[in-house]
Order: sequence, then structure tokens, then C-alpha cells
Amino acid sequence: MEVKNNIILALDLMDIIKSFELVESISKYINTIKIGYPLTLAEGLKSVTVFKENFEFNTICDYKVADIPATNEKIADLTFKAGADSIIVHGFVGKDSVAASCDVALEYGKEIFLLTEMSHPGAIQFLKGKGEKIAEMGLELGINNYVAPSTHLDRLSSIRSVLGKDKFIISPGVGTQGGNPNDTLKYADALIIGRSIYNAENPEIAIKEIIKEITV
Ligand code: NUP
Repeated sequence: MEVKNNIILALDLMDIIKSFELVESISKYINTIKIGYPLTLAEGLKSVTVFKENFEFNTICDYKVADIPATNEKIADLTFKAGADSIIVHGFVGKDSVAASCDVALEYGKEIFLLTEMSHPGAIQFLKGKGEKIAEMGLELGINNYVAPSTHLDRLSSIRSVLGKDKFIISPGVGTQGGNPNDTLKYADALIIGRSIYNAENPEIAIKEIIKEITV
């Protein structure tokens, strides 16, 4: 996957018109967007379709799929049907549940991103230390794409060591959550950034500044 300027926009606004305007204003700097629950629950799956139809973007749906296999299958099916190129799936639920999402992705010729560990402070409570095992499971399942946190660089780097250099890691937490773009890009292939861009007074200036800051 080629991510322009190494930045994936986390489109967590809850209004489709505002989201559309935001994306239009910075569309020349990005080619990948991530749509999650805030926008999808506010506006429905058309939020995925609208961007697919109007922009040449890669669309990642961040639905953190974490259910039994039969339910994961349904979620993945609806997501790909709406036009998503990939879907983020939680690893902690285990191999059968993750495999169910992988099978649906395969049917559509699409991909999954396996979420290993998370970026928020509470991630240390139950998830911390599980990322390597989840990454190993991902390798067994033949998964190429992963999510790992920019806010816990030791965890990110350890997960990278397990995955090796050829797997693709995207990393949330840069900016508002405290992660640094250059430190993160030592281990990750692309940054997921939301609030530092969409909450900025001028999102175009904000994204240009982040791009300027990236030296790796
Ligand atoms: O561990 C994770 N942390 C995280 O922030 C996994 C995620 N998918 N995210 C998502 O990344 C989060 O839901 C949000 O959409 C984005 C980060 O946004 P921001 O903190 O840059 O606003």
C-alpha cells in the first residue's frame, strides 16, 4: 500500500458535509482515509460509499471488529459491500474470529488490518504485552497489514521485530495523543492522524506542517 505523505486521515467528524469539505480542502496531500464509528454511526455506511465515489482514495474502515466468527463475517461483508478497501479487526478475540474476517476480505479481493495493541493510556491495563502474540497469529494467518501504537514506541518496535520489515504497519496516536511522527516512522509505514488535522483552525496548514516535520 502506498500512503501519500505517510499520513492516513482519521475522519472522525460526525457530519458528512463537514467531512466532505475537510477532505476536499486537503485532498492533494492524502490518498488514504480512515472512517470509523463516529462518522458511520452518525451518517450510515453511505459515509464510506460517498468518499469511494468522489475521491481516488484508499478507504480503511476502522470498525475494530471483535466478535464471534459468524458476526465478524457479517460486519466485514457489509463493510466491503459499501466500498471499503480494508477493515481494521481486533486481534485479541483470537484466531477463529480474525480468520472469519480474513475469509470475507479474500472473497472481495480486499484486505484486513490486524490491531495488535492500542495507543490510549488504558491499553496498558489488559492489552499491553499481547501485541507480539497477536502479531504472530497474524503471520500464521498470512495477514500483511497491522495497527500498532505510536504512543508506546517500545511496543511498536517490538511488534515490528516480530513482523519483520516487509509487513505494513499503520500507527495511530501521533499529535493529540502525544506520539511523534519521526519516531513513529522508524518502525511504522504510515501515521494515522485525526484531531491534529480536523480540529485545527486551518487543516491545510496543519497537514502541511506535519508533512514538513516528517524527515524520514
Ligand atoms: O490504538 C488505537 N488508537 C487509536 O487512536 C487504534 C485506533 N484505531 N485509533 C484510532 O486512530 C482512533 O479511533 C482515531 O480514529 C485515530 C486517532 O485519532 P487522533 O487521536 O489523531 O484524533
